[in-house]
Amino acid sequence: MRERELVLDQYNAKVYKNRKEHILQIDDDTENRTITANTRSIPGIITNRGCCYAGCKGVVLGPLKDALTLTHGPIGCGFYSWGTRRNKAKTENGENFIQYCFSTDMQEPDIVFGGETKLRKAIDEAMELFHPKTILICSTCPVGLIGDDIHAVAAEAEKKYGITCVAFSCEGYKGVSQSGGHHIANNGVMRHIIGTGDAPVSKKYKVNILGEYNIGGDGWETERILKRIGYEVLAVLTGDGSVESLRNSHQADLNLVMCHRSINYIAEMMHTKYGIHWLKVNFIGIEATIQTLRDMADYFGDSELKQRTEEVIADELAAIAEAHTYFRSKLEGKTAALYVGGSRSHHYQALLADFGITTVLAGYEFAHRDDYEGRDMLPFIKEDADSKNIESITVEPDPEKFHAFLSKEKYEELKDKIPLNSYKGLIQDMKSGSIVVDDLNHFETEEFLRLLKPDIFLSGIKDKYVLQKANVLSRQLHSYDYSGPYSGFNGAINFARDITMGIYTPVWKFVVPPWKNHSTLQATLAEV
Ligand code: CFM
Ligand code: HCA
Repeated sequence: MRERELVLDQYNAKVYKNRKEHILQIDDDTENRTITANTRSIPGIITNRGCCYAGCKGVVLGPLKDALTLTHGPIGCGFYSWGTRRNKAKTENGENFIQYCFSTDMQEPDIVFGGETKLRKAIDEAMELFHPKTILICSTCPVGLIGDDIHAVAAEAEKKYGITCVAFSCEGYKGVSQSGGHHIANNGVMRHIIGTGDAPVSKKYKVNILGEYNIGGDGWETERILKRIGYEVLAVLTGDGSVESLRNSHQADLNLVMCHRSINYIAEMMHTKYGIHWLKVNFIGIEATIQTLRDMADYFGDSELKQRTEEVIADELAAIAEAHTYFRSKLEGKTAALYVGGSRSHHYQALLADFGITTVLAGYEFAHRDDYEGRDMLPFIKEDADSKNIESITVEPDPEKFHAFLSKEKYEELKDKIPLNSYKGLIQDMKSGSIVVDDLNHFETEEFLRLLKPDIFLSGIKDKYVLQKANVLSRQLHSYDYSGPYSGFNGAINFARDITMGIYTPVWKFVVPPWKNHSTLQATLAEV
């Protein structure tokens, strides 16, 4: 039996029926590579997924430094999403509220009698103490259940204080994961913020970077490279980003989409509303960065820009050549498993490959089928959107409608101009025999560890202890532990250094957990 079946076979019939759709072992049949995704987790199973509030407040809105983001709910949600995601932000001219945690701290009486009064008071207090120009209100579960009208309170606050105040009904229970929250945040930002500014912009190659959250400083490293070439970055959504820059972002020539999952809705809506094309990019990995820079230069088609791009690539490569060779000699032949949210498991395969590391398992917490299969990711070609309504809706990708946004003829005409990367999903890049798992649970983590024996498992805080207890090297790919940046040329070397340190310091292999020698209860009694 193959590894996939060895794991699935241990489930009862009902769980088997569900999970078999979410686990794929890649074979040579390239035609038949589909997977079920973006569906409910099985109740009781230990999933790593988060909630709608996490996707909206934690991921998309949280990094906007000049917005005061107010969590309306009991204190736990605000507290646990306070400062855990390493989205770095520098204070420039405007405000920077990134270090703060603002919450209405709802109590029982607010749940019984309604929390709107408390929300109004919290806004008054925030205005008095911090004078923000923008307040973003994010709901947690109880708010939706009791029916507080946060949108009405936001509208009142706008009138009373002359500020921008936007409410997001991102109650945690909505949808099946963080993904619904991304969508809600995208719609609110598009409707209330993007395009509301008119600051003059001059330079020739103006881009926005969408889906770059500046974890460990990734966005700064990417921007450094782009600026060297001659691009002007108007706005980053939303790492080290600001409401002020978003207001003017509609003046860009091209949107670069780094994380497709959390922000593809804005890319599409900006295309429909402002005609800005978008390009799927990947600044994680040396080869991937080079490919992305060339795709960008091709998009603009200017020979000077192309030449400058090649000069910068050559210069950056020369600067890391020695380190690249050294770390490759240390890492070549190792194997890795990757399990992250909705885009990194694809991006990081490119970086691992730069150092000769093979990915044997990859999966996503909340990706949709297009992130895995890539079918409907045809960039900057939604030529004739039927609807000018820019409120985005989720369309489940349908393999039959691969060319949904275009006529077949138009597709044939354009297809050579579409960079290959742009419509590839995770599956297309995976080697025969490797495993793809959607919504990997802790049981499956343990089983695949035993069967595949990867040298490194790159994932998050919720499962890293499972890995360490199994004596496997774990690095957090959400937060980069305390390290970074991992993007671009310098970032690739930082990443390789961290992985090399881990592999050549195999401390977990020397740890004997107490329960291996005696039962923990006896050990405790003996100490007493
Ligand atoms: Fe996009 Fe992200 Fe990711 Fe994501 Fe996330 Fe994140 Fe992630 Mo954690 S936006 S989908 S919701 S790349 S917070 S910066 S690391 S799960 S793979
Ligand atoms: C989230 C945020 C998270 C969690 C990280 C982790 C992040 O999904 O709510 O599980 O290790 O990157 O901070 O994905």
